[in-house]
Amino acid sequence: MTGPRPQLYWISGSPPAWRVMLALTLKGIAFENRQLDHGAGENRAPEYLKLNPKGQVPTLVIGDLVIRESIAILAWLDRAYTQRPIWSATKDDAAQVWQDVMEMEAVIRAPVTATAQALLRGTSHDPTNLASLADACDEYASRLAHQPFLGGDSAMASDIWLYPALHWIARGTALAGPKAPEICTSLTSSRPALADWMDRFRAVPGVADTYPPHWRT
Ligand SMILES: N[C@@H](CCC(=O)N[C@@H](CS)C(=O)NCC(=O)O)C(=O)O
Repeated sequence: MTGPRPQLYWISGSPPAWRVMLALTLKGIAFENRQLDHGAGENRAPEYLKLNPKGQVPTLVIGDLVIRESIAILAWLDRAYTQRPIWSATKDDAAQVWQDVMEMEAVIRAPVTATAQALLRGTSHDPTNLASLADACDEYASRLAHQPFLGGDSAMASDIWLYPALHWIARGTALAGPKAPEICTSLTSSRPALADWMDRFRAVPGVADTYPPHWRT
């Protein structure tokens, strides 16, 4: 696609924003970096609230077009930039990717968020969330034992959804230290197919560079 270069508004460590950065990277789309400083309240600044009234990231701006919601952005990117599909090349495979992404949003987004926040804040864990997370990881690991990515031979939107989510849990687990529940400390180590998938995804050109900058320290 020719036209204005997309501008990505993001905050370091935001899984939804990281999804968009991964999609841009996999598709090889050059973008303008509009990183916001959450601590300084830049996502609540009046100019940003005009783009995203909730003060959330990601927001993608392309000329006069403003898109919020990470999944909507991923879907738009795949229509606007047809190279390297992230919703698969065929309609039947795309249905599987959509199904996975919608199930991730509906079923595991809440347990992932609650678990990561409990780890980062040092608050108590809801065992139901931990069990849901473990069940989901069991299912993904069993699929990844037979194929390189959830989306098949290459990373699709479902992989793009899961990768930042599991890194968020891993980051919280590392910071929580001994207080982290065993389900979190062994989330990938007890599931080799999931650990291999994380390594495989990280090895895709450009992906390692998208790791949240403030998590590197
Ligand atoms: N459903 C939205 C979720 C966006 C979201 O929750 N963003 C969070 C970061 S993970 C945010 O911007 N938080 C900043 C704030 O609310 O101050 C999406 O997928 O884009």
